[in-house]
Amino acid sequence: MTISVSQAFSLSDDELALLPSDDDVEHYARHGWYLTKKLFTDDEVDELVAASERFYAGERSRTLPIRPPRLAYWDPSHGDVQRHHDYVHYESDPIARILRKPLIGAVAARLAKADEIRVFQSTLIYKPPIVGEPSNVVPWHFDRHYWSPCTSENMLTAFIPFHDCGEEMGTITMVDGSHRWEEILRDDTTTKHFAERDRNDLEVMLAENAAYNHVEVVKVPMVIPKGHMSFHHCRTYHGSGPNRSDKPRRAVSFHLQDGANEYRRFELSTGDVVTYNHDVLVRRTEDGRPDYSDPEYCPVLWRTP
Ligand SMILES: O=C(O)CCC(=O)C(=O)O
Ligand SMILES: [Fe+2]
Repeated sequence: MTISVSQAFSLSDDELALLPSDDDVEHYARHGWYLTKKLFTDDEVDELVAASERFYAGERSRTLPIRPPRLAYWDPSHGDVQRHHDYVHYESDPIARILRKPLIGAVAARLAKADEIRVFQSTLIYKPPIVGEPSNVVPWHFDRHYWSPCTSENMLTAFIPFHDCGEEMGTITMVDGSHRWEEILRDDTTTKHFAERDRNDLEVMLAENAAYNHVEVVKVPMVIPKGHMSFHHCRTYHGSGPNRSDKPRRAVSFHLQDGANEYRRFELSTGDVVTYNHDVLVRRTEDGRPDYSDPEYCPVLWRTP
């Protein structure tokens, strides 16, 4: 058992060469994003495409025991809009097997300067190749806003496309250095998911936050070759545009937590307590809080030996 655990969290020499260098870690700290080397083989990426097609056709390894209140979960009856499926690491073993490659967690651990990395969430994403499809546009937001019941300020996301992904496909675009901005206009609405909010409001919010910080908004589209991925800090503003190519843009957004992250009670000004979907799924800690280290939903991806 000990042997398999230590093997699970070890890297080959080839993999060690794919970790971010000290300069890369410094770049991430300064800019709030990082483009990785080639972490997945072409075969692994092709398997993600095949497994996601089987998922869209209805294949599940298991399904969530209950439907959480704000689950993103596309159904064919929704038609040709952007598809999101939360908890894909839970529902699809073939996809999870690839996403849980220790190298991905090891890269995240270097960037977050953490000894342990656990899965927080994973969303399977599909942008249909329809230029004018409004749901394909992802308005400016940062992920920390959805994670107010988390204690960590250090969480991060890997955006993993299943093919070369550039501007034409509406790749993820980072607002450079925005994770270091001081935030104004923090109100109860920021905890709402971007899909529930007005797009123009979010464009204005970005501009006002930049002005407050005396900086220009510098948008950096992540041009991501097949097998590579981008990482962004949980306070880095990001969004993405339409898919103007003739192929679907396929990806997983792989949200990760550092080992220290825990549930905290977070109240809005109304006194309402903000919940995350996990809160109705995961086991409880000894003191009765949702346990964000429940291995069923939040498995350990990497532990530095
Ligand atoms: O699909 C996109 O372009 C953005 C995804 C996103 O918001 C994220 O990875 O956190
Ligand atoms: Fe996001």
